[in-house]
Amino acid sequence: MDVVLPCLDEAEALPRVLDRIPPGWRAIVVDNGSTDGSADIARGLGASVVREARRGFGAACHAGLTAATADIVCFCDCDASLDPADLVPFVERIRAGEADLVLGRRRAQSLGAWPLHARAGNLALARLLRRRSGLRLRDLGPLRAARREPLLSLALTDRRSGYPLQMVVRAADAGWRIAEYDVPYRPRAGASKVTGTWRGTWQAVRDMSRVLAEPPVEPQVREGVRP
Ligand SMILES: Nc1nc2c(ncn2[C@@H]2O[C@H](COP(=O)(O)OP(=O)(O)OP(=O)(O)O)[C@@H](O)[C@H]2O)c(=O)[nH]1
Ligand SMILES: [Mg+2]
Repeated sequence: MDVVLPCLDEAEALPRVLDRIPPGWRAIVVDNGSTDGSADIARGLGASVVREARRGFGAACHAGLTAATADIVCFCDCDASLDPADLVPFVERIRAGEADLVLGRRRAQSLGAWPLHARAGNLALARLLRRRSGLRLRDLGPLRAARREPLLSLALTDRRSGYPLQMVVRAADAGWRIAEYDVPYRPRAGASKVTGTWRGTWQAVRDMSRVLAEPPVEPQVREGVRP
């Protein structure tokens, strides 16, 4: 298993996150231009480090997906808000052929873990997604797992905050079976970049609205690539 960890200045969180990678799995830390030594820390802790010059959550995730080689690829934020060890049952579901994409539904462990406006925004988004794709999800969390080749065949284009939503929308359009698992969500280590800032929240809303407005795209279905 490969776990893609998008990383922008997460020196404080990295040791905790990498310590929780399940044994035998590979951590791919995608350094998105950190200036706090994140890349060296990750390398020192045994992770594979990929550098992505283009800023953006989606750019980092996609660089990790491109660098991955394992059959199943997982994604996890690198800010210690989520536990990569929680990915184990996700992978089991996929291996068993019971789901094609498994998402973590975030359950806040404390009031500070998930600001109210972010929670409300996420719920609204899940409702819009239901209207758009008929999919009944309660969150659009960043902890997820799917097979690598089908993921690549979705040909995701968003490179900012719309990436995780575009993944779900296109997977739903392609008829994937999408499952949701409860996972604990803790306050991030270090300073908030998206949900705790107006600019980050505004950009996320814009990126996601754009994704929801896209007409359905035929995935580049190749023989043997569909899950
Ligand atoms: N925001 C942002 N995050 C990036 C970028 N590149 C990589 N990341 C990483 O993507 C993960 C998710 O970003 P976060 O900043 O935690 O976004 P969030 O969880 O929505 O909001 P906060 O935790 O409140 O900042 C983190 O591990 C970041 O370090 C980027 O260009 N922008
Ligand atoms: Mg975070």
